[in-house]
Amino acid sequence: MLSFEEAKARLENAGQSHVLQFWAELSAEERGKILEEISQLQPEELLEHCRAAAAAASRHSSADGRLDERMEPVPPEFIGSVRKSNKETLQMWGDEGLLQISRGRVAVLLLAGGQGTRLGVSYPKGMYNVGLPSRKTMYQIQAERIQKVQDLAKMKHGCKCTIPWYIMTSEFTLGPTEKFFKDNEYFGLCPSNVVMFEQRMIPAVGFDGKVILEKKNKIAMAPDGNGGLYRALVDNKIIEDMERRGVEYLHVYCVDNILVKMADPVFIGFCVNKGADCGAKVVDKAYPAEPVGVVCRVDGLYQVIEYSEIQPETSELRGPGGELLFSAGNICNHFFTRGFLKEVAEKFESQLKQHVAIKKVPFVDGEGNLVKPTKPNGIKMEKFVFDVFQFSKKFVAFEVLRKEEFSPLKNADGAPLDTPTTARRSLLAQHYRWALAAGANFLDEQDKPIPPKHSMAQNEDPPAVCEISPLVSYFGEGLEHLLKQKNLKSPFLLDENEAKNLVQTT
Ligand code: UD2
Repeated sequence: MLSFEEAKARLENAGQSHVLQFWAELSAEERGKILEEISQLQPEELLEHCRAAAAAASRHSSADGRLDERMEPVPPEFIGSVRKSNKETLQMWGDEGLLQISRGRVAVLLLAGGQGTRLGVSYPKGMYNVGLPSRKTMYQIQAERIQKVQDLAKMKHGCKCTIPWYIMTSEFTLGPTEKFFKDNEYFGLCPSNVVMFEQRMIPAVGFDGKVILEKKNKIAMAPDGNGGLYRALVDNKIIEDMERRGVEYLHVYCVDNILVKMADPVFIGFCVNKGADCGAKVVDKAYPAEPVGVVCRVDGLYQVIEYSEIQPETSELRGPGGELLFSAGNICNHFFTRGFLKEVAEKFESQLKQHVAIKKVPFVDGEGNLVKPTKPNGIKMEKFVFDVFQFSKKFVAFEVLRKEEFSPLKNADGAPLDTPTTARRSLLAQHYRWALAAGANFLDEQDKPIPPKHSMAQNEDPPAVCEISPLVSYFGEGLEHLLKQKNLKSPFLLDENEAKNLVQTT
């Protein structure tokens, strides 16, 4: 750790002397904390970061750097599609994916360093329980999907296999995530196959180019965006770990989509079959202002234009049939080969764009009083995970069905969209559809039949409550022999025990 003199010199060189303005008032412990924080900031990087943030903020509101004029949709031939492919083709891709999984070549990588500000909870989003009958959290659902897809690959190819689970956390999420996994015995996974690592934090900067103090002895820091992944991979030697385990293909995804298909064999198989080094799952955008990025091309290179950076007029552009021109909505589910990740992390990381967010950042004033600003006062810089698409030699997009694969948890209940209620509803609607397709009938509390409903609006609850554990079924497979012509009383929870009971009564 740095001494006071060294820290002072380092800050002076970066034009940030104000960070130690309260030194005389600090206790020994508080002094230790701020010195520790300063020790982690490299002087040249800090100087450059503060300069870049102030410069980016002044450009932020101007039209410079907007890409709207140069955007073009992804040509249809570069988009694989679940909707437009026949059963045999989907089966072929799924088989390819399971083969790769059975050979131990597939891992999943979760981006879980975000603060979940919009959801408004103080713990990591993965620990959230949306109120399913089973009370399972997002992490448990994901862990069980990993187990199930490992089992499916084993059943098909007769060899036990592992899908390592890499989890990128941040200073905010590492401690509680580790504890949660330990307390829950890694949800049945082997702890050595769950690899948590931490992304970097960077200071929030005021419009004057000075880092913001959130306490007398603490700089306001935030994770460096989900594109901080590439630095974190190098910092934590994760690519070497992948190499040691023989992992060739990565499915990278974000924490909050309750329908996420971990290591989806169809997506993996499609990307491998096309020889892609980089791929993105997309859904048809629901409405122009939907908060998802748009996968498109800019000057011939693949790119995502984030929802916060596209002009409303561009989002609203329509094609000849009235469809949205930029309709390929990014759902933060990406495919990368290990080779591509390595190349990006080692060669291109420094070229990734710094995205600017102007935010209200609480700060201490000159007297040391905490101020909660009413207007934005700070600049946060973030890198985005998808900004590496431009370096791909063979990029593919894969369009999946929203109702099967995308229902994100972004906002607290009370908001119109993307809440615990909508996430729970999407999952239960999916499981109800699976049960109906398997031939089940539902009864109400008085044992009266509940008439089946084969199509439901997005915001409609299914007429019966049915939850199916991922340990029983991954994408609706294997249910017929359990549920055909069975009368199930709503609410119905099909977990492994219930599945055994059903087998015995068949
Ligand atoms: C993300 C996508 C957006 C769209 C949407 C779909 C990015 C940059 N944007 O937007 O295009 O696909 O998801 O739901 O991918 N995270 C970190 N470290 C950070 C910041 C975020 O790991 O420093 C993680 C976060 O925990 C989450 C994921 O990245 O799992 C996405 O972050 P978000 O929820 O802030 O992204 P959002 O909804 O703005």
